[in-house]
Amino acid sequence: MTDAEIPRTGALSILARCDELATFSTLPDGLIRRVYLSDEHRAVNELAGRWMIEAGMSTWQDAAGNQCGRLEGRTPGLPALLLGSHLDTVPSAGRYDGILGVLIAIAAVDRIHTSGLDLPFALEVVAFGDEEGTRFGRALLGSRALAGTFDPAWLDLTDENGTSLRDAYTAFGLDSDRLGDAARSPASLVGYLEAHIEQGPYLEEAGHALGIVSTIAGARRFAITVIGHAGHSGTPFDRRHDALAGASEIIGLIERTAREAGLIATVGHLEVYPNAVNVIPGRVELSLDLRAEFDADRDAVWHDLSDGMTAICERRGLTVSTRQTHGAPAVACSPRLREAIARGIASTEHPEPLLLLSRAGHDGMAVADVTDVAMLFVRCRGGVSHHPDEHVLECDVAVATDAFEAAVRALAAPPAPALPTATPAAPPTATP
Ligand code: HGY
Ligand code: MN
Ligand code: MN
Repeated sequence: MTDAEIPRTGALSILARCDELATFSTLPDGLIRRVYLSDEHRAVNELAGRWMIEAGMSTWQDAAGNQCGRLEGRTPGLPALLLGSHLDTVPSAGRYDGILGVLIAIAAVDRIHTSGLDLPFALEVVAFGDEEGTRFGRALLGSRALAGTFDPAWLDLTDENGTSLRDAYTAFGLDSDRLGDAARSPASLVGYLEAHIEQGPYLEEAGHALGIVSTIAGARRFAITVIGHAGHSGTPFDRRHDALAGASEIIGLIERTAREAGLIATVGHLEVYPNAVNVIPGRVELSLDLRAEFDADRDAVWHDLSDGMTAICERRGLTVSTRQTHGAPAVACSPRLREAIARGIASTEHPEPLLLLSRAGHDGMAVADVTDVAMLFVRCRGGVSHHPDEHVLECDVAVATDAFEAAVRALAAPPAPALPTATPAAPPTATP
């Protein structure tokens, strides 16, 4: 097929656009890293904006740097059904996490616009600029601004170069004093639907292409610092206060405690000081990402871990300090919107979809503060994500786009007329 013959809203085109967006990266050799308020972010906003215009939308970049598009409903100014996901990435990312959801949303609006469907609400696509939190450590900055829950104290967050979030907005051409302009009112929204790769193995194990998210797990992230005494590597063991040996015990405690509680916890970042082969580490900084379906379970494990870390450090003559760097409560997806997604999936002859907990976080956790949310999951190979090997099948992207479009149509369809309540037939009159 020539390019001209590839349908703009088909899976092949969506995958080609994922490949095109993947080229906007600060990493060499085809690896992907694209962070909030960067030149790469600006470039993908412009590209996504062009695709939104092609799909019939008017476009703007909101005060938080989210790229937005809008297709009016039957009359201008109606509340909008939000569709979307995020365009930022983790370091050495895959090319579908977030990106696929933005492009499926654009394709669904394009198809609906082309069909001339009479829409009782507006459709908006939002490409969030910072779901991962890669640059400033706190996630969901773009979606928190849209939800009106952005904390101005976050403007003092700094990136690895010491640039503050405030200065990054300015460099991006935004005015951080106007962030409030990005906030949407509940009355202006009908709900939020997001398509996203599962980032887990369960759809593939079930032989399903699509699934529906029941709950998005709540997360808390921490920076943990263990302080000991740096010293000569000739020091006898009984005179050491080794921060790395203590941190290693803590990492084992984290895995054991979370596993026993049925939660998930990850130590993804570790820095050792002074980081020399013949010096006992005097300071270690590590991260903790703790998630659970229920916030109370997560918080109980954090309480146990805090006690356990203190005990390890007291025994070793170390000190430990912790600072929470990110927190987002678990979010139950809206039954109303889940039903629409289920109807969308049913229209594709896909088998009865699985209902899955999302252990990955998503922008829907922030958007849920201002409107109902629901998510469509798409199978990804081996459940691999946050890795260059992230992969989706063209046929799965095709059925996901069909289902997502059908879910929007299901919400736009007039409610089925209430069946007349059966009135008991009058008893037959006795015939003469
Ligand atoms: O961390 C997460 O779960 C998401 O990918 N940001
Ligand atoms: Mn991610
Ligand atoms: Mn994501």
